[in-house]
Amino acid sequence: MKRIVTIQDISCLGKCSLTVALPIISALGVETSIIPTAVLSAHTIFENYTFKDLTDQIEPISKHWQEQKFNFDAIYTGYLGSKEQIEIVKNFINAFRKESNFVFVDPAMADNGHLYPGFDSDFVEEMKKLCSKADIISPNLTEAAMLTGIEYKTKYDFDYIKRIAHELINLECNNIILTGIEIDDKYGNLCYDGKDFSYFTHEKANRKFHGTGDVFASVCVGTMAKGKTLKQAVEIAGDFTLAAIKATLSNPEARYYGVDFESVLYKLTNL
Ligand code: PXL
Repeated sequence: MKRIVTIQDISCLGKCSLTVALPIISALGVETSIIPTAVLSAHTIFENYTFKDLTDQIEPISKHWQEQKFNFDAIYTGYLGSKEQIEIVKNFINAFRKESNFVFVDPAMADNGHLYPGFDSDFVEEMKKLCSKADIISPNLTEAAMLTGIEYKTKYDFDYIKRIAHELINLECNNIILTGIEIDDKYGNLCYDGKDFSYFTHEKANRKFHGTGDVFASVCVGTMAKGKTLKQAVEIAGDFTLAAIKATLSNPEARYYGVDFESVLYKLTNL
């Protein structure tokens, strides 16, 4: 069985990060080891959340795993709580990356033109360095604009997207997935390997939900660990995320709680 490790927080309520990655990657038939970076009562879009930092646990866990000679088929990072954590995660990647595995960085830090609460421009600078260690990154357009210093736009054309993708390649990551792209009334996710662009479009979901980036990235990592190509993974992940959104549309409470991906998990179990 393939085994990946994912490094991100536990938000006890509000489906995102580990509570999304674990069930999704497990449903794909891939073992999911975890390093929890923090425990929050709920994700940071909810007011007055609690935050227990677990930064001091990452190095001891890593040391133990190195002593035990554990190996991973992929290293997947999501929401990280501080720039100090990013530094430690870079060391973890140096210790566990191999020719035969891949490093997937979802630079989860912003959406809709704004950084999430608690992050600042120094955090963005650190995140750039983490991205340069990745084989694949999966920013949304807000994150991509922040990582490249290019102005964030809500209306744009393909030239704008190309400019951003080229700048991301200059950050030294080999493969870029840009999520939530909308050009000429087409909606979807785009990938760029430094040579070719592929744009996987699907019908537009009429509502936005929190945590869909984590759903998307988890499907990408799990399917690629099972041997799918980047393009196949992006297509499967886009379709799955849309199915999860559709399954949630009748739930009026869901905007911040996350998508009801549980009801479509079965789509992943026979891939
Ligand atoms: O889905 C990204 C995410 C993950 N974890 C925490 C968050 C967010 C986005 O707001 O707050 C704690």
